[in-house]
Amino acid sequence: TELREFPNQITTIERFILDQQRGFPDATGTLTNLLYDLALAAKIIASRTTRAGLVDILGSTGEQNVQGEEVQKLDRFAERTIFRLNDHTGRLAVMASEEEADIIPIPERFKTGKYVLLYDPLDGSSNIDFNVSVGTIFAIYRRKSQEGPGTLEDCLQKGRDLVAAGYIIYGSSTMMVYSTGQGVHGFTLDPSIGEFLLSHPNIRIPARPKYYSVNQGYERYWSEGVRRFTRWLQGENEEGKELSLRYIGSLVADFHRNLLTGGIFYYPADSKDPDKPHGKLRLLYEAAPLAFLAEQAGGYASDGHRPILDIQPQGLHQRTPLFIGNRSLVEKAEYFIRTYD
Ligand code: AHM
Ligand code: MG
Repeated sequence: TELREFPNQITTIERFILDQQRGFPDATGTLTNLLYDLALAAKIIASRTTRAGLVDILGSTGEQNVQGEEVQKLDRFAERTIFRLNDHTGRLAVMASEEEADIIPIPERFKTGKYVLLYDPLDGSSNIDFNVSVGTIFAIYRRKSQEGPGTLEDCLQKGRDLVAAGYIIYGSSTMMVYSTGQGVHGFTLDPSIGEFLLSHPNIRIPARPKYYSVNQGYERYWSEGVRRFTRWLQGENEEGKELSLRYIGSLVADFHRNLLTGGIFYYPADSKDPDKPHGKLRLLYEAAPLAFLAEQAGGYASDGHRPILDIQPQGLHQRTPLFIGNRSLVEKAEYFIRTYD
């Protein structure tokens, strides 16, 4: 679909997805419907997150997730919402979520379909209690197994093979941003009519970056390359020009801001926790889908050595260092790591 067809026009997400699919005569509409279902999940989760301070839903459930972190109740709600909207549609072979240790099979009483859905139901959930933006991240692959229940192998695919990916940000407004490999498009929820409207067609990362985003509190655990790269960002560079620092501590919000303004987010490998030598973020639920969006918007994502999208996952909850944003900055990070580490 030519985006020029949409100036000053009110375009709902439904209409936009449908129009994009029309370019593919073989499309069965399954992916279209899967994206609708995710938009619906987004609305349901948004209706809860915006009332989080009102309903008695805050606080820990007293359980821990597979990463050993406390599970907040709203995480659970988001997790179940996405599962329940997708378990019976016949579109998915299997799911996997950051909140579950193993793959999530489609219940036996329902048919399986050709896609695989991986998701982080509510990322940055430690921020919920303080009214800071949180997000949902999703990744869609084609199944590799032929039929029947989907398998672990169906979930362990390279980002390069993504069919679609996106996120929902629950911020001062709720937005859904996604790509099916034809650019990155953003939709803002109009809560009064309950529709996502096209607000950010064809997002491209601005060539001149503004911000760098990293948890600088952990600097002493970083490698020499990462420290030198950070000083380069702070103005020890050819132009003598520094970037401004912004760090929310909520990946979707940090990524979203940098996508619109230009910049780099990184969560490097560090020596803080011997159990997490590759940093904190997960390849399948966080790094790969955002890397897909970054590349679609003209940017790049790396683990410091190679493209995130080329990493073959070995496990569902594998962590990876992440450098993501403007290509020039991410390649600079690779250079410093290559040279000094
Ligand atoms: P979560 O998946 O447990 O919510 O943790 C992921 C979050 C990201 O949103 C964010 O980028 C990162 O943790 C912040 O970590 P830190 O507090 O170490 O800077
Ligand atoms: Mg997360």
